Order: sequence, then structure tokens, then C-alpha cells
Amino acid sequence: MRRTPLRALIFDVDGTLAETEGTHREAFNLAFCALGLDWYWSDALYTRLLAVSGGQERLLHYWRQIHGPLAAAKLPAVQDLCARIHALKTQIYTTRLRDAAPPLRPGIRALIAEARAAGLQLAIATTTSPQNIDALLTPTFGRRWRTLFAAIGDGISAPRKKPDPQVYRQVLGKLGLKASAVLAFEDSVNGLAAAARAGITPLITPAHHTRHQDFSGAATVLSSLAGVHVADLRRWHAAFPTIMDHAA
Ligand code: XBP
Ligand code: MG
Repeated sequence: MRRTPLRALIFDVDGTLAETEGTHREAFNLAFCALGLDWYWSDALYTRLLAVSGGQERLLHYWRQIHGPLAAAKLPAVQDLCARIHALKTQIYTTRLRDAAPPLRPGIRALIAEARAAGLQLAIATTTSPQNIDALLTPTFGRRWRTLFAAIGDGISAPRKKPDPQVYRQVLGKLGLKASAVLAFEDSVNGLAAAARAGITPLITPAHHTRHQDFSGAATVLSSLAGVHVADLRRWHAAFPTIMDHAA
């Protein structure tokens, strides 16, 4: 039985707070079209490409898929192309979200409010960019959304993308908490692995683009957080030792 009390909840963004990957995919395709590229990512292809975290990393992975091995001498030019595509994609994505942000997933808003009232700290640990987080959370929580979160780790502050644990270790440091005092909420196997490698127990709520993934290592897999209360989280947190405890 765990001894450390639950002190904070760390939320992934894309797929966990909201079903955003469909809008990401549309933004990628609109950027390809605007730049005259004959690329098109179908929902099925994008679902496979999500095995690679990070939009720029995903683009470089796709470039290699269609063009084959990339000579070291050509890498800078291709990385520059991916950066240009990604910058335009981010511009399109943030515009779309400001016009029509997807709703928070069921249960998220109520759980965040209940957790704050219960004195739990909240944090974000995401692969996406600060502007994408702002574009999603401003329409959903208002301009002062940052006041809800004691710590934010993102694709800029933590450039080594999930499943690397860098963003989770960074957020733990900002919170000043041990892994055993927090729970992480994730939608993907990359996110599960990143949290687990940081020693954090992850609760999984699979999203549209990740529901096919194998979450066998997860403490708990829920269809959504609808109807989940802080008392449930405390029970899971007490019952499921951190991954480190397993390893001990
Ligand atoms: C999911 C990701 C991101 C998004 C696209 O992030 O892997 O790359 O798919 O956003 P999360 P960017 O960790 O929140 O699930 O194009 O900004 O990377
Ligand atoms: Mg995610």
C-alpha cells in the first residue's frame, strides 16, 4: 500500500484534455496544400504516424517513409523544410482552435474543478507547443487559464519528445514533488511510457486516434473521466504503487 499522499495531477494535452488530433491532421494537410506538396495524411495514415510524437519529428519520419534513407548532407535541408511546414501548420491549427476549439473531453472540467477545491496541484506535460496549448485552453478556460496550473512542460521546454520522460521529470521538478505523489493522465502509449519512465503512475483515457494501442502496462484504462471523482483518484493512487515501486 502506498504511503505518499496524492498531491498533484499531471495532464497530457492532445487526446487527453480534448480530441485535438483531428484538427492537427487537418492543419497538416492544409499546410501541405498551401506549400504545393502532394502529401495527404488520411485518418488511417495519421493514426499510424502518431507513433512518432512531435509534429516536426512526425514530418521528418514521413519524409523518410516516402523518400527512403536520408543522407547526412541532405538532413539540414529536409529539417528546414519540416520546420517550415510545421510553422505553417501551427499557424493554421491555432487559428482553427481560436475559431472553434474542440470541447474538453467528458469529465475533465468537473475533475479539474474538484481537484482544485480539494487542494491538489494541477500541471500539464505535453509534446505540443506553448501556442497550441494556449489556443486550446483560452477558449475553454479563459485568458487566465495558466492560473489553474502550477507547472507546465511542453515541446519547447522539453525538446526530447515522449516516450522520453524529460517533460514529466521537468514538471515534477517544477512542482517540487516526487513521482509517488502524483498521477498522470494520458491517451497514448508514448505518453504512458514517458510517465512510467519518470516513475509516475499513469491513468489512461484512450482517444479516437489511440484507442487501438496496447495499454497493458497501465495501472488503469478508462473510456473517459466522466463521473470520476478525486476520491476515485486517491483510491487508485493508494492501490497502484508507482512504476518505480514495481521495479524495486
Ligand atoms: C501529441 C503530439 C503532438 C501533436 C501535434 O501531444 O505528439 O505532436 O500530435 O502537435 P501530447 P505539434 O503529448 O499532448 O499528446 O504539431 O505541436 O507537435
Ligand atoms: Mg496525448
